[in-house]
Amino acid sequence: MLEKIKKLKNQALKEIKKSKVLKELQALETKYLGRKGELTGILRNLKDLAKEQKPLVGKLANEVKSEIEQAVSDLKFELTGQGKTEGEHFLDITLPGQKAETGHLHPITIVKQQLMDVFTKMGFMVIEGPELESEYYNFEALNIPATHPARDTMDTFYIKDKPGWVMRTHTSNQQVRALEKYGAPLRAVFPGRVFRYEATDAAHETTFYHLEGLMIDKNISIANLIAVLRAMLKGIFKRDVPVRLRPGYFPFVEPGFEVDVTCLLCQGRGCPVCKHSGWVEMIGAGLVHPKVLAAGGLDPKEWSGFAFGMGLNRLAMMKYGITDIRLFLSGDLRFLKQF
Ligand code: FA5
Repeated sequence: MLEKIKKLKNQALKEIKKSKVLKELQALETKYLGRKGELTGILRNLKDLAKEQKPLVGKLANEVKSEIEQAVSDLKFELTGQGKTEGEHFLDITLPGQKAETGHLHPITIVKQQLMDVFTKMGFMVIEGPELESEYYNFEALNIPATHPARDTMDTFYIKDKPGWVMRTHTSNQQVRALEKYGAPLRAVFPGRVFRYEATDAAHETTFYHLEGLMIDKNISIANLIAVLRAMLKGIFKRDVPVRLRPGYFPFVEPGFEVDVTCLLCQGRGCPVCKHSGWVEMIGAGLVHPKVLAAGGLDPKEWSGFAFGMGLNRLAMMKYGITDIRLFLSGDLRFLKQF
């Protein structure tokens, strides 16, 4: 019996040494140490041996069992890099690393940063402002008094516990704030999130992003506005994209325009985003109204300026060929991972 156990040990150790993959090693472990294994059988049947044999066989069988266990555990450690003793770490620098998944910028942020680049190069400063805003800066300072019908054109989230405050409907809320703080001359852009209580569709969201531009100086004209808008669009699209100016009414500019960009999703042929018109309304703009200049503490006879407010989501849609504005806030990783 003792001979048999020694032979078993040699065979087991030889086979274990030869195994190259974990699966093979696990099979050997079961073969020699498993419930139906030969060694387990010998130990289980110790009780049937002669009295003088029992301690000798028992001792050797247990020693061999420990030796095989050790050999298995050592090789397992080598093959997997795990499990020798608790807390001990194995670092195999030859193994390929596990790639950590890195985050990346949201498409709106990418477009915003590119715009900041274009504008800072033109000497504009970047100012961020509050999303929760007083009705004064969001409306009244912009020549939209409480009773003015223009209030109805912006479906607003009013704050129940804070009368007189709203979630800003546009970044134009920054115009008078900036004039009060910096005076004139002024070149500034205000990027930010805005909110409107309205039905959503492929081109409308309740929460979206604006980029506002404000330039105040002496003798500012529509030509200056158009030149800056052109430079901005070229900076984003890297080419000239067809735009059209339509007269548009905003109480805080005079004259006012809506600036449409050719729908780059359908190349102007017509689709749900452009409501089959071939044009996407992207920017509201105009020359700053004298009442707004006055609200900002400037003399309208001395100073003039232009302002515009652009929908960043729609710009990103045109740039990246995104056909539904609701994807931006969907949190859908299949969408986000494309950027
Ligand atoms: C305004 O918000 C004005 N403050 C813009 C302005 C600024 C005019 C300065 C004159 C001077 P309007 O509501 O049109 O205007 O919004 C501006 C742009 O935001 C639109 O052209 C469009 O691109 C985008 N936009 C408007 N509503 C939504 C919406 N619900 N979802 C997504 N984008 C929108």
